Amino acid sequence: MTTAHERAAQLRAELAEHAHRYYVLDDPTVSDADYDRLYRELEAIEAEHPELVTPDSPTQRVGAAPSGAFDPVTHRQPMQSLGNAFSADEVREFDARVRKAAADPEAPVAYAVEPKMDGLAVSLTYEAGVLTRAATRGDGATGEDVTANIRTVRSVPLRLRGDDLPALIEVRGEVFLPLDGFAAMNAAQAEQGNKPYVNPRNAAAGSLRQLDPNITAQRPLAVFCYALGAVEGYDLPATHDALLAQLADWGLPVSQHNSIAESIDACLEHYTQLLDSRGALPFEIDGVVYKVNDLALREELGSVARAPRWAVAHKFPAEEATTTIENIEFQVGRTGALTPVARLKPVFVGGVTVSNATLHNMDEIARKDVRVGDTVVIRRAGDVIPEVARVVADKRPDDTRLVELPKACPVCGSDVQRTEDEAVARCTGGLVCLAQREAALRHFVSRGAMDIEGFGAKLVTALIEADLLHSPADIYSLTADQLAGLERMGEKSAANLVAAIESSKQTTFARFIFALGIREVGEVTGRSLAAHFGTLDALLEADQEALEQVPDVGPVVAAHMQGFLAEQHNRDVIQALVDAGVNWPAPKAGGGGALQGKTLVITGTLDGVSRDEARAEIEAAGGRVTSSVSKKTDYLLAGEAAGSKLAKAEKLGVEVLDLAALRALIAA
Ligand code: 9MJ
Repeated sequence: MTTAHERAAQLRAELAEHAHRYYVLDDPTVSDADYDRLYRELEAIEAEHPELVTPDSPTQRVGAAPSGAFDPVTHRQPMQSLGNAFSADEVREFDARVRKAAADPEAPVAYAVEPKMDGLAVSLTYEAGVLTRAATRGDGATGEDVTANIRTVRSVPLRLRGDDLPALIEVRGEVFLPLDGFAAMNAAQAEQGNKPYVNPRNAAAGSLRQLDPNITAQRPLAVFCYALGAVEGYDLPATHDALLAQLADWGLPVSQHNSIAESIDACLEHYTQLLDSRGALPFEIDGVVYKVNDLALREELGSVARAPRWAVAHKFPAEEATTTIENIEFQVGRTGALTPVARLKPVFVGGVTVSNATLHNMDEIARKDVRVGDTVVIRRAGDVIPEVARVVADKRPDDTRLVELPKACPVCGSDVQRTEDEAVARCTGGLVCLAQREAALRHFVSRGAMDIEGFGAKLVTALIEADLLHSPADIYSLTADQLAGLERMGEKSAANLVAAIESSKQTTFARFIFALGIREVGEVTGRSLAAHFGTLDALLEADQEALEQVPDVGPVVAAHMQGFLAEQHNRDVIQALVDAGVNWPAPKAGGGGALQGKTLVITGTLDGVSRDEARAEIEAAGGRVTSSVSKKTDYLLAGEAAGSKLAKAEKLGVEVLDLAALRALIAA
């Protein structure tokens, strides 16, 4: 008879094999339905025997609690970046430097050639074959802990394949969004009336830096591995291609487009080929990387600053096209910033038709001397929105028109101000300005803020146009009848929305602060302010000095807070929201709260409360919730089916609480 323990191990191995075939080799041998059946069988065993859950179980990819912030991670070996070359000459100079260090400077050097992924570098730490940590590059020395998010990326193995695995290995690679996944994400954005992501890189970065890993899990991120950091208990092979073959054998995703060139000339041929065929690749690349293949020669070469001397990134030229400027208009953002935008005669650049290009700010317009009527070169570099690169001077007609910074906001007519030390000019209209109001309302209902499900950008616009929405507080007096009266809104959707609006009233202080849309006050600052002040009254009374006492709040953020709170109409909106019933758990009496200064981690399924609710209780008592257990963790709040975090807490001697024990502690 197979025991539950044996069956679970068998299922884990089978599922890992199928996932590898599906996500890494792109060569599945079972149907999705068969995979799901095995997965559900494992889930059922684990539900009945929580002690059998292992950190590398495929069921453990999702379900980690949202974290308050990403903890810093010090890389065992720094994560290097690459030096760039922009021409064949620069590439040959690189090769000449490499050959000088070789035994025979006349002999050609062999290079590994890799497409340069335009994503985010990550470091994956495997200890005895198990993924224990994933971190972003950060400044190269210290990155951010994104383990819970990376665990949701299906092509990243939670456990390496094979026996005789290294005691420890840091695998470096790039997280990116394949183009089909990017298109799907933007289709979903459009459906919800949200702004599209400008490019796959931004979308990948946004997906990886989600505080809630359950959101990352829904994003089709992929990874290619291409280098190593620290290694313990593993002898490196002689060459880079052998190393990549080893990574692939361990089940790690490695690009199929890598190859070996026997000389720098051969590298340049690969470059031309990849430049020509980049449009046919399923992901975006912004150049080609050449790496000395012989690892012993690499040792000889060493590194300069933060980049190895044995590798170079040969960048593709930014894509450019020429067109004319038909007009220059100013767009107003949420914080009132006026951005000059060139309206163009539509032109095809880098695979898309472009009819608008940013001019960034007035200084840029002056520096480039851009005028309406000019013929200009539009540049679309893989990772940025199209911009006006330069004017074609000899095509300037006589009747060009200079643009000036408007004195009044083009949307609301309020004064436009530009401070000495800022390149941006801003509309002073605040929420009087329709553009700012619309953006502020979109922000207010958004996910990290009041999180009103189904309340998209299009609805915000429609409600403003219908004169039903002026300030955030109006949201809470909308009726199902009013909503159902809007175009393309059925009665059922209207009823759902009213319910979503109602349930959003129950929030957290941190979300509420963030939702107000104060300049420079993001989700993290919102949490810091909430934890520090505890109550709305305390926050409303805070002066500059008190605000600067808050961790992460400097003079600039404090000044923005002050500026916001100094406006009576902002205070009126806050009062109206509270009057409408927006509320959050009160902190414990007596200031500090029982968990003041304590760091907690939540794991497993809690009885009767969601993790967000548990987090709110902890934060209301002054505690902080982070995503991973470390020596600095004070308590682990563990529910049903707690897995790796529980094991780690026990190993580190971190006190483990259940919900009742936590509440007893808070009440004490
Ligand atoms: C990218 N971005 O595709 C490296 N990279 O190697 C490849 N980056 C790299 N290699 C060492 N293919 C440091 C960075």
